[in-house]
Amino acid sequence: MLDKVASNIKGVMSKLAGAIFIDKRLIDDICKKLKRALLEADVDIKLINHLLDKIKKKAKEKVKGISKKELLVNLIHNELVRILGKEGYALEFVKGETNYVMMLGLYGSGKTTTISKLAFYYSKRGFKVAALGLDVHRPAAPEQLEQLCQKAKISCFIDKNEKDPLKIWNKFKDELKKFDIVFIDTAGRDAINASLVKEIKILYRNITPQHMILVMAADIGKTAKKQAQEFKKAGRVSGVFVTRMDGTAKGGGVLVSCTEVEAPVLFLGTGEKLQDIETFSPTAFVSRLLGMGDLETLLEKAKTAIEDKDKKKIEKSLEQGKFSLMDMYDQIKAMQKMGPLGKITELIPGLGGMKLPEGLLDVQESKMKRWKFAIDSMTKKEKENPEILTSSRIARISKGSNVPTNEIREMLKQHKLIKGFVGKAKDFDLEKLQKGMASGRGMSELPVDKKTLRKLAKKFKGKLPGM
Ligand SMILES: Nc1nc2c(ncn2[C@@H]2O[C@H](COP(=O)(O)OP(=O)(O)O)[C@@H](O)[C@H]2O)c(=O)[nH]1
Ligand SMILES: [Mg+2]
Repeated sequence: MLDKVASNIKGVMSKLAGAIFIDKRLIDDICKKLKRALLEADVDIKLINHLLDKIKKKAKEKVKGISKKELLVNLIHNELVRILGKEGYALEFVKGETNYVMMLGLYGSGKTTTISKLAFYYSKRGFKVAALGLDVHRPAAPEQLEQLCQKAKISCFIDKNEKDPLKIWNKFKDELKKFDIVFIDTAGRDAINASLVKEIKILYRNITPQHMILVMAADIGKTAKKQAQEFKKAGRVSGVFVTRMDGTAKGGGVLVSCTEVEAPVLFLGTGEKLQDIETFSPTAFVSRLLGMGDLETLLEKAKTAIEDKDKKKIEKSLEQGKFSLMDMYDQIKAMQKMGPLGKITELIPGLGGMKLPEGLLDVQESKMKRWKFAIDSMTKKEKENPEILTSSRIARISKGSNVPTNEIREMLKQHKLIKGFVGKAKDFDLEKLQKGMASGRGMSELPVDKKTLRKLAKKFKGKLPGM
């Protein structure tokens, strides 16, 4: 169902959830892709633009890091739910009397098939169900209904020779009183016209059904809006059954259109078989469309990857101007725990959303083990201030830990690089830096002194050691 659209939207959402930091470029990219996906789903451009405006506005709000992502993910979720309609619509049936449900729709929209699905659905839920064939226009319509009902084991009332639907109704109406629900098949047309509306009006007045359900195929897209408006002229429509959701990307257009004209979508048809029916809930639908379960896990994982205890510890040592080899080790370990999320540096204390050079924290696990051996061979003082390590001490540590000296030096170099970064990151406003760079104003407005920035920029330009 809307498979391609769903996977495109999911892609956009995980990009948002997994982004290192939220900047204008990311938001623009996300909006562009979201727009493309929704256009493909045949959602009205006005609605799309409205949604994108809201996202852009929200993105400008001053909320940092992970909470901003949550905010945006929730915003997109809620807005999509809103354009897909209100929650809680369902067909209600009166107990102790016969409930008539009249199906409306153009030729080929799926009325007859849908009757068998609904009849099957409600018979499985304990209702005594029957079908009545009042489609007198299509020659083979009664037979089709009969066959489908046989498959679903549903009582079926048809008259293959009668051409007046009211006469058929009058013929069977007493017999139908022993059922809880009677689904009534009606005739369609190629396009909605006055004769169709008139025919339905007459049936509506005579039968006074508890419900009328409009059946529309998903591939008609946003033209559903007009169709629903026209059909509503024939009588009170309880809701819409959207068929063929399995075969098109345009289903979004139908769903949104129905909300716009206040014709709630009740069910989706997702195939030709009896069982291919789903109840429609905007929230559940959007959650599935966005891969909400995955997104929540992603956000949750990002939050819990670093335990508060460790976070506080590292933050404290950073505050005191310290960043020991063990701190670095712990950080890299924490990032490895996050897997591909390791790139979310804003979660790492001290890095606060700094854009680190690609791969700075990607250290192979086997190498991490050797680093740990080397660190374990150091004195406490050396671990805290590795700058004091002399060549002869490095050689000793290499012997003691069985880690080659070049790997120890590489680790020390990496530590120095990250420490330089971390030390400056605490009061570093990334957005300001990017704005400054983009506007060509340079870095004069930054809380970091120019010399340090130049040094950092130089350091990170080339390929970093150990990657
Ligand atoms: N793939 C798919 N086909 C459907 C679905 N619902 C109906 N159809 C097919 O659409 C065609 C027209 O259905 P039918 O019930 O005869 O439409 P009617 O003219 O409105 O009564 C048939 O071939 C059905 O099998 C659906 O949810 N998915
Ligand atoms: Mg039919």
